[in-house]
Amino acid sequence: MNKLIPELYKKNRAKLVKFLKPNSVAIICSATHSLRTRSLYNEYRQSSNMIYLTGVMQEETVLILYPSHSKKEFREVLFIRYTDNKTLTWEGHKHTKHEAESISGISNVKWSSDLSVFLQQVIESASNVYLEMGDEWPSNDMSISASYRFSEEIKAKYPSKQFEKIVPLINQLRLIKENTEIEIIKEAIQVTGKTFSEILPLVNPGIYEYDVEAEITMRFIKAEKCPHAYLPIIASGINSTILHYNFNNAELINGDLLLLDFGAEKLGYASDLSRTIPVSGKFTKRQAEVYNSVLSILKEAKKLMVIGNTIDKLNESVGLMMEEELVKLKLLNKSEIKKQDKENPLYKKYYMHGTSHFIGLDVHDCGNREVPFAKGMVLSCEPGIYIKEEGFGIRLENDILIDKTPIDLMEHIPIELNEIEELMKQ
Ligand SMILES: [Mn+2]
Repeated sequence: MNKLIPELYKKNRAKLVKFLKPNSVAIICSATHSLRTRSLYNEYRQSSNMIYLTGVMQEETVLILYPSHSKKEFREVLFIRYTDNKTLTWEGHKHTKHEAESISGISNVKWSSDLSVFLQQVIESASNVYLEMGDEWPSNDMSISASYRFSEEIKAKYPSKQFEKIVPLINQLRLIKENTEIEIIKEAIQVTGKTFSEILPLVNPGIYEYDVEAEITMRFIKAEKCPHAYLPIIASGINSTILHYNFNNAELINGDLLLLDFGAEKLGYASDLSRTIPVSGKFTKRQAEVYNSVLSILKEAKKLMVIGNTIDKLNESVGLMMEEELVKLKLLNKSEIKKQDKENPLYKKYYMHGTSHFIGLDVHDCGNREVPFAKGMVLSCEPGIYIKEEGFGIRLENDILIDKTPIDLMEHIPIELNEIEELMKQ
């Protein structure tokens, strides 16, 4: 796919400005470039909203939308960082105005040194000022959000203005993916799936979880430097019962399972895959039983990912399937289930997370559990069973596109028990 997709970002902006009240200006900021330790930075990740609206991945970028302004040059302006000699020496090339225009499709690009004068002009003439007021962050993380700090500054400087939240409007739009976005997600899935198939024969007793992580990361880097969409979970043995295990430093032991939860990111869009495989290349009888329970739930659950359903209702349905499977596996019995507290069902001992989340520019994308599924949404389907007393957990996860009937975007990635064992023999 052509890396320059200004048409997508133009369309996204056009959708957003339709939501704005008359005579409004909207201001969207890029993510903070956070320090790792003194004077040295973490790898930069653009804010998802900035990617959604411009595709510009560079720090210190500000987008201003003022669609009803009488002068065209005020309606859509992108401010980018100016590359002075010091920046060139230490960091190298930054976007030229022309490059930023080619990426975003915004013809009016200015240097960020001109921002404050411009801001004053537009804020004074607008009736409403739309800002990112930190709604995109859980409250404890607000301090790290540049857009939150920026919105606080603007509110303090212009106390008489009417301020509105822009994030809920963008979130609403981000739920439904355009075809171009679905194509990008498929590219991310392609990298993830190919990587999974290639590492299967490399898994053996005696290597370490980080050896597997290294094999995954190497393949992502070779795929045009795809970042991980989130910290990969490479969890063997009892570690596989820890839902967000990230240490990835234990030795793989013969007879144990290895739970892998990882995904490549392409142009900001995530993929999210989970598979659980036997370290030895062969499942024990008990592991195979539990594996097939999880797999059958995945297959049934994804059929329920249809237009109009919700994550809440899906969780309820999967809860019932889970009870049935846990009885078959002799982990629960029917009479206990009959007597259980409905608010705190017994299956939660073995399945303590939800079945699904939205996927997009954030791996846990915007959208809550009550949003009715609609064509163009992408969600995970990820049942699991975690049995601490038996020393293993199994999670299987595919990414599903909502359409007339659900489309499993990870259908082609090996998941059947025999298939996994066969590929591990090579
Ligand atoms: Mn997931």
